Amino acid sequence: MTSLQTRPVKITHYDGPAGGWGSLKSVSRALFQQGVILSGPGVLLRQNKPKGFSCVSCAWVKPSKPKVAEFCENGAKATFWELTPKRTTPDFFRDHTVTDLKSWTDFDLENHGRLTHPLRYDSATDKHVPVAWEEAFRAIGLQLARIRQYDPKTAIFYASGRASLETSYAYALFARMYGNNNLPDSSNMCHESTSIGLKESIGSAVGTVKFEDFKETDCLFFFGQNPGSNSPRMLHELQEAAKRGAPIVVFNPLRERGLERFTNPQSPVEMLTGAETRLESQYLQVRAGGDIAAMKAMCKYLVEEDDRAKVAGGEPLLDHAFIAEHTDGFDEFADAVRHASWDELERESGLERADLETAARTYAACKKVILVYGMGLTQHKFGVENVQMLVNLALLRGNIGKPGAGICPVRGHSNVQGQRTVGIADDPKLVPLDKLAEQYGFVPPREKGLNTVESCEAILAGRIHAFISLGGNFLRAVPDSPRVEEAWKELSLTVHIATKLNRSHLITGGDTYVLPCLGRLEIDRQASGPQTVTIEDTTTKIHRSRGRRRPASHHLLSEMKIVAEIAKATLPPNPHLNWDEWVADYATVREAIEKTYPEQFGDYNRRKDMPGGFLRPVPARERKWETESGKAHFKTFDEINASFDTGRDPSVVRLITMRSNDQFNTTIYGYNDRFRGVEGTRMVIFMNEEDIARFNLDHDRNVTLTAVTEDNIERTFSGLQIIPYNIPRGCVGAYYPECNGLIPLAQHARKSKVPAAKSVPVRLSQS
Ligand SMILES: Nc1nc2c(c(=O)[nH]1)N[C@H]1C(S)=C(S)[C@@H](COP(=O)(O)OP(=O)(O)OC[C@H]3O[C@@H](n4cnc5c(=O)[nH]c(N)nc54)[C@H](O)[C@@H]3O)O[C@H]1N2
Ligand SMILES: Nc1nc2c(c(=O)[nH]1)N[C@H]1C(S)=C(S)[C@@H](COP(=O)(O)OP(=O)(O)OC[C@H]3O[C@@H](n4cnc5c(=O)[nH]c(N)nc54)[C@H](O)[C@@H]3O)O[C@H]1N2
Ligand SMILES: [Mo]
Repeated sequence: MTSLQTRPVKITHYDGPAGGWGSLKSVSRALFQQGVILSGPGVLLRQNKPKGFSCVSCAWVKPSKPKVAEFCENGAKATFWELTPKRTTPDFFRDHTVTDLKSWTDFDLENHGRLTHPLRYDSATDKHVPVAWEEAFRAIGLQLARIRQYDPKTAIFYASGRASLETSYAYALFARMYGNNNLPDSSNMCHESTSIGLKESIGSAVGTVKFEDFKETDCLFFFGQNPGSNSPRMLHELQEAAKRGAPIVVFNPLRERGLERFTNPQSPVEMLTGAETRLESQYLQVRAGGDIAAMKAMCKYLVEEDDRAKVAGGEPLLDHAFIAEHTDGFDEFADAVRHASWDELERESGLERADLETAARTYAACKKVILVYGMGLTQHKFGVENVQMLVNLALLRGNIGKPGAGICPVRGHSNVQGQRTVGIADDPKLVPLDKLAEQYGFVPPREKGLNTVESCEAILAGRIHAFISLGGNFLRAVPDSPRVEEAWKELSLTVHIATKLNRSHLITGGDTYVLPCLGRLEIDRQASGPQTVTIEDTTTKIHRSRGRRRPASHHLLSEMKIVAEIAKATLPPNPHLNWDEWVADYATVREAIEKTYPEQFGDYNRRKDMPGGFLRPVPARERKWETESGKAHFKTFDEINASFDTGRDPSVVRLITMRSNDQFNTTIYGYNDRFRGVEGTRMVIFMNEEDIARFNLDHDRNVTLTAVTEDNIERTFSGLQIIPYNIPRGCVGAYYPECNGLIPLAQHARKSKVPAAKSVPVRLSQS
């Protein structure tokens, strides 16, 4: 492919703030690259507005009183990426075999533009060829029905977190009517550690903060979340907090610019004067996998200082009234932290006692603290325990369920949290199956389905026949990707509902279909007129979104229509469910959702139109703990190192797979990572200078990584250019999804099965 060879590579040091002119430059580059120079800017003004559309990028809050420009650098890139006039048409596929396209990069595949026609793989010519919609639905339905007769558990229904609540509900129902709970989703690779950890600890599976809490908090702690790249609109809240004097304490192995300094690109004064706001007040470069130790150290300090205060008659550090009324397990937890050794806590966290004590003092000095976290906590062997240690820290000072305080997992895809709310779950216990049975007159499957890691295992074991994908790029996103790809070829049916071509569409088994759908920005016209959809953000706010753009091709169908047509072609007719009625008017799907989930979606069709939408109730937010004992739990456990390292072998380092500022997951917008000073390449490895010396590495030669595993399967990745970087010794960083072949499927969070992508044990070599 062209673009790879011609890009100049430059490694520099970026000294600018997050936001600022760098951000404007990056937006305008995307505007030109995607050829939306005329339409782009106007569209952005409708982004995240009550009457406009919800951004397709991250799940950060869409406020009820939005700013004039309620978008960010990366939201703008996501919008342009979808609006692009570039098209991947049948002509394109006539010119390229699928084998040829497999050598293309992720960037080049998607950058070719929006898919325009439904496609079927033709093995005789090794090409994707156009197919009529009716023909595609008929053939897919026939195959699915056949497989269902044989064994309905051999089909998988994957969902990436972008599809609307309406489509997701219909899709999950289709899977259950088909006869399984095989509903893996992107959150299985992401915040599943949150869903399991928070549910166990506080009885609610989602975060407890509301947007308003950011306005009145007096302190923020960040654990492994990078707002500068992944939720940049949040920087405005951070800036306001910093200006109010609220300390911001960061735990992150890398110094991420978006947590250090910010210039608001929407403020003319700041832009012209170059004024920057310093964000962090203390930055702790914790070792990858060292957060349990770091948080435990803070808890130890708080408990012991509180003990001392009790003896000396001083001010208590803990919220004893809250602990007594609302929690259990405190005594055991307090004992465990009292007995923890500072040596071990320092060694495992990679941090010094004095710095940890400073962080603990800041925490204790503030009445209302928000604890924010992301993939730096969830994607570890003890990802669930990471989340639960964070809850322990919050509980010590009653920082849940009061204004200005709370737990804030920052969810990934714009509707990933909402998909779980409406039934996309491999665990049937999370779904009101009895309600579904009554509403639709069928017997829902009760057996647990496959999550993402289990789906890969089942595919590798040859147990799966069909894979349906509602968005996403499964084969690039999963761990052990080359191995899963090989096994994938044995599937007899794969169906991809997608907007852009990606690698998953090119790995063909028996029958392969690529079905192009409308994006969220586009007018979705059905029998009753243009449709509105709804999505749920990271704070459980549900709001409407309506596309206003002309569809990229008149052949596109909506996700809802595609799911309904496949369901109709597969399942026998059901007198309780009229798929056509649902497609004709999505308000009828919302009525059905409200019937299944009356507590969550009361008066749904009206409330979705309220400015900023409506909040779904979260019991923990009201200090109602839906756990067995009715209390929030302090969790005590011995695990302290969330990494998979093999003993203390000094030649093994922990690989953090990371996102650049120029990508949305497997969608690569470009080859720059501005904040980290990288231009023109993604084939780099960030390393501590001392490690480069320790391993005798030559800066001018590329590095090969070899995974350290127990299964004797060799996993290597070569061609990485060394970048000396401020990163703790023993940790290295490189980009996802390029490195995914290095992560064995077996290296996942013990309790949630989230792949342990933030601490992959590897060895380094140079040939
Ligand atoms: N522009 C853009 N926006 C996105 C995405 C995107 O790819 N691009 N992806 C979306 C999705 S699906 C998701 S889930 C979110 C992801 O957003 P984040 O949760 O921010 O995920 P990452 O960037 O993978 O990693 C977050 C941070 O964790 C740090 N880290 C790594 N290991 C550790 C550790 O052991 N401890 C600590 N404390 N920190 C660690 C990394 O240095 C990094 O700064 O963003 C969403 N938004
Ligand atoms: N090593 C490593 N692996 C990781 C991670 C990591 O940090 N490190 N992060 C994990 C995380 S947090 C996540 S969420 C997963 C992401 O996994 P996925 O959600 O499966 O992947 P995406 O890259 O978000 O999917 C991109 C594709 O979605 C399709 N698409 C885009 N918009 C639409 C739309 O509106 N409708 C439809 N139907 N399709 C659309 C396009 O075809 C595009 O190519 O990856 C995980 N994998
Ligand atoms: Mo994610």
